[in-house]
Amino acid sequence: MNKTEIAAVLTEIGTLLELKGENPFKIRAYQAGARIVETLPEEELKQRSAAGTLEEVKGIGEALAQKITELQTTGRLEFFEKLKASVPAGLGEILQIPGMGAKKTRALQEKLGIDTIAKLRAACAANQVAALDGFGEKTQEKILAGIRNREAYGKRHLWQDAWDAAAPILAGLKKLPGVKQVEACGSMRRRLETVGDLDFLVATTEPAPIVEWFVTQGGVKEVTARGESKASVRLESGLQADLRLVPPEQFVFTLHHLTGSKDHNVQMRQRALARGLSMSEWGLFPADQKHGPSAEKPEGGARKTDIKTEEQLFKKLGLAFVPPELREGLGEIEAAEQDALPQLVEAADIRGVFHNHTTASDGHNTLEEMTAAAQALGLEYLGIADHSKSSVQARGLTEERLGAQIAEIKALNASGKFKTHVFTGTECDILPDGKLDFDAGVLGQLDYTVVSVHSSFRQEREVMTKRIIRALEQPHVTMLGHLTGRLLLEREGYEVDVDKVIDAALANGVIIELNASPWRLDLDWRHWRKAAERGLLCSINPDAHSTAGLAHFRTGVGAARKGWLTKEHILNTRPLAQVKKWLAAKRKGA
Ligand code: DGT
Ligand code: CA
Ligand code: CA
Ligand code: ZN
Repeated sequence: MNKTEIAAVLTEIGTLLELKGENPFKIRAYQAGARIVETLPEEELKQRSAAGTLEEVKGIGEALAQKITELQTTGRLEFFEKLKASVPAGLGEILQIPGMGAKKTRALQEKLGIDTIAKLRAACAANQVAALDGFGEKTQEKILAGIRNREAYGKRHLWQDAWDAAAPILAGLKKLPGVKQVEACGSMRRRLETVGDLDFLVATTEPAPIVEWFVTQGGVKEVTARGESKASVRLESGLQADLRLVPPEQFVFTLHHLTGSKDHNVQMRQRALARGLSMSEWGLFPADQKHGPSAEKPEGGARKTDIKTEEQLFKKLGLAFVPPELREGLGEIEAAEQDALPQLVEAADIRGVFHNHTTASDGHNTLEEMTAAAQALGLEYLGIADHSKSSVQARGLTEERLGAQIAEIKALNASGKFKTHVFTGTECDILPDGKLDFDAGVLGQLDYTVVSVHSSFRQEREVMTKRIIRALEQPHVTMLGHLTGRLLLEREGYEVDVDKVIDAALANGVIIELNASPWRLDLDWRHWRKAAERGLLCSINPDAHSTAGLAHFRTGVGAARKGWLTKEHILNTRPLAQVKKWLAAKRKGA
């Protein structure tokens, strides 16, 4: 196990002990242990664990050292397995409802015997929860809303999770004999931020063994449908996956159909009809001809075999190729007709990434580890932006600690240890009144400043809008972080007038980030086309809290493509020298 995984186990042990009402000192020892493990360089952890010298690290006692070593060497921990088995799984689910902590969860179990979500819902409905000490009407309402959200959101999945589930299935299908072509279609291919189900499409003349592989592969929990040329399964993660199998000459038509979106498909069909053609998943035929699964082989007209690629399919209808990300029925067909589609940004265009955290605040990896990872990704520059002092829970930096970090980064750059240049920065809190957490003198020492809202989420729309605009008007502000604060499938963004904030960003020459974290993708792609047309500059920021998180810029590129963005719209597609110049000019104007 690596240190991030070990730290996660220690944190979970702390939570489980809390749920059991154990001694607070013991609980704190595990929480602190997790933190210490994270701040140790990976190599040191390995060496100390092998040499038995973990106890020399401040804050790690004998019991903790033994557990870390067991996790490090075997990847398992018996103590943890037993502990997990002794706590009802429903308590863990209750704990995930926003506003529920271990204390409240335990109180519900002790006083009302609640250990599942279903029991909790019933108790709320019977007004029993509101009557408990420390709960009340408001808390009960919030819990009920949390349960409702959970049910609504439970039906969809983050794009990233869907992709992680789809990638091995795609690879497995590709390797099977008789598979001529394969693609994951639907919202996954369109890179929608959340995905309802997976839609795999295979071109083959021999579907039976492929269906057999699909329904018996590892990770399948349940086979929900099975036919000669289609199958559906539910995966362990809860995701539903559909498989369609078609003869090779039909592939391109079904590919286009299954990619969607519905709105795009409807518009394409209308366009085909206006040209005397009928378009469907089966092919493109003269409109007066019968076709489909029950029809005889269609004759004449646009024969299926004339068209083998989506480029050719679009061309047949007088259109330029529309990238899947744009197929939302939002004007892409009109633009394709005029050959006016944008040259969309690609992952390979990204030269560096801003807004990343280290162990100095709430990140899981050290500055050097983050820099090494950025270099391994081929990035020319890495922008660090740890939290500021008011974000206490995220261990935000004081002015003094920030000063030390600036010195550390400058020394690292000067050492020439890495090819990747590191920019000094901060993710500075926008305080409830719109003032910034650091004054101009402090911000003036940094290469760049991201400003974000991390508190008082429930302000009135007008108050929140004014608050953010006030922040954007301060000198030294380079970019606005996660504009709405939404967490996909978890919580809505705060009430804010996005258009007014965009106006203010434009007026003040401030960048708005496209936060590329798979949980955020904020600002949403639906705003970007118009904003970019007005001249707003974007930065695709992974908001990485670990080395693995850096690669999330690719997920952000997907969202940027959905927002019709080209590389010209995005700061971090520019080479290092140009970015340095841009940031310097911005500082000078401050
Ligand atoms: P999802 O799964 O909810 O995230 O969204 P999609 O877009 O993947 O939708 P899904 O899985 O229901 O169907 C895949 C594609 O098949 C969809 O994007 C377009 C096409 N499709 C499905 N049903 C219809 C329909 O009733 N009419 C048309 N025109 N196309 C459809
Ligand atoms: Ca789907
Ligand atoms: Ca589907
Ligand atoms: Zn943030």
